[in-house]
Amino acid sequence: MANQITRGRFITLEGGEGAGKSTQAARLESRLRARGFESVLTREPGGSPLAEQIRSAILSGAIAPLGPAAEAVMFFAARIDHLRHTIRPALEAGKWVICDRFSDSTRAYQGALGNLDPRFLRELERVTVGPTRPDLTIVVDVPAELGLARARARSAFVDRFEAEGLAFHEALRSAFLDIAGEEPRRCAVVDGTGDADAVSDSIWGIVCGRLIDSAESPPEQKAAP
Ligand code: Z5A
Repeated sequence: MANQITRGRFITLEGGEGAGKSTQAARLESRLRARGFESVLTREPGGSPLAEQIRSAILSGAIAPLGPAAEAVMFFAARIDHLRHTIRPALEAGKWVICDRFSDSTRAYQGALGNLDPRFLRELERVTVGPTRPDLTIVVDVPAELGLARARARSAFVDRFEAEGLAFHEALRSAFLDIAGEEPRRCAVVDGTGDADAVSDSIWGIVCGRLIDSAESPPEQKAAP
């Protein structure tokens, strides 16, 4: 009998600006590979050719005058393409998907801070994401001031969201912590203030505890002929 391909695992990293999500997503992917898990590192908005085009439009600020509902719709449009062309094919092939931001960012940025009706976002999430929800979401938590300082030290370019003030970023931090508090089985909060090695070790401990140690072995990557 042909081997069944075990679905891969879907891990998202969330948090405010400069929390260290991209750094940690890359480190997590390397650690998974070193353990023998085939994995795909991706990001939102973006992660597929059409979604990357939508990313450019959103981050340029061109959509902002239409308001948070229009921005949310654009993020979900990008997500549809990302799920179709990158995330679902990888998961179905047994690969682990590490995604730098996903739907929780829409809930926090457009939902909590844009004052959108949560029912509107839930419905968009239901019809676009459907059952492809993350198995684990790591919320990398740092004080807003530290995150903004890191983001600004990295680059002089300020995108549409980085241009918002400190109060916005503090509220954003609370929105992510609220999401994690509401869904503790899916989410884990990691203190992102330590050095990158320490944060990476904390994340790895959570991934091992919740997803790897419970798995018997790395998933089959290919079905036998
Ligand atoms: N957005 C939205 O509104 N709705 C949505 O649905 C989605 C997104 C999906 C995407 O921007 C924007 O879109 C984002 C939310 C919004 N808002 N903004 N801006 P992006 O993809 O260009 O960037 P980002 O996701 O916001 O990333 P970031 O916050 O700018 O950075 P980060 O990924 O959290 O951190 P990093 O790049 O890993 O690190 C930042 C710097 O700090 C860098 O120089 C690192 O070397 C340094 N760093 C990292 N970790 C450490 C530690 N532990 N110690 C010291 N220094 C560190």
